[in-house]
Amino acid sequence: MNIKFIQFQSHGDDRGSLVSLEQNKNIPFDIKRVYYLFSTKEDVRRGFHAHKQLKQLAIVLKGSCRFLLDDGTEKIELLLDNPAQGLYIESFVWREMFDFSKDCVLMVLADSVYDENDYIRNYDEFMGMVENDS
Ligand code: T46
Repeated sequence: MNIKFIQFQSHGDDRGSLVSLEQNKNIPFDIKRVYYLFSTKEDVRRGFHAHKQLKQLAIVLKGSCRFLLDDGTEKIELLLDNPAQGLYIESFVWREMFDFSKDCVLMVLADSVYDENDYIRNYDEFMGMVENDS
């Protein structure tokens, strides 16, 4: 599956911790957009789409949430609960986010500006596209 965890260097001392994110260094693309989810309801599930082109990196800055990731062949569930770790998700990966803790702040860095035409929001359409590609 076209996903991976990226471990960031955490600069810690007796004052606390600091993580630095730099495009094309520890972030594997030019950062064109940053958005974040917060005040998410605990029993809510979001996402339910894949992207045709977009590459993204998700970091839970506070709290935790889970991702279901599906490339049409394999499905995996991952827990994000570490602000020093990023989840890199390439295109054609169906994602659902759930189990948000009350305090969850999920930040996402993206390699492109927002474009609704890049979304595949219908699962059957997504499966058709990945099956035709293999
Ligand atoms: C993704 C997951 C992890 C904008 O206007 N600009 C933006 O940059 C984004 C991301 C969203 N929006 C609008 C579009 C919708 O009216 O915000 C509303 C909520 O977006 P959406 O329902 O797509 O949110 P999620 O949580 O289902 O998905 C988001 C991203 O859209 C998506 O790319 O991979 O987070």
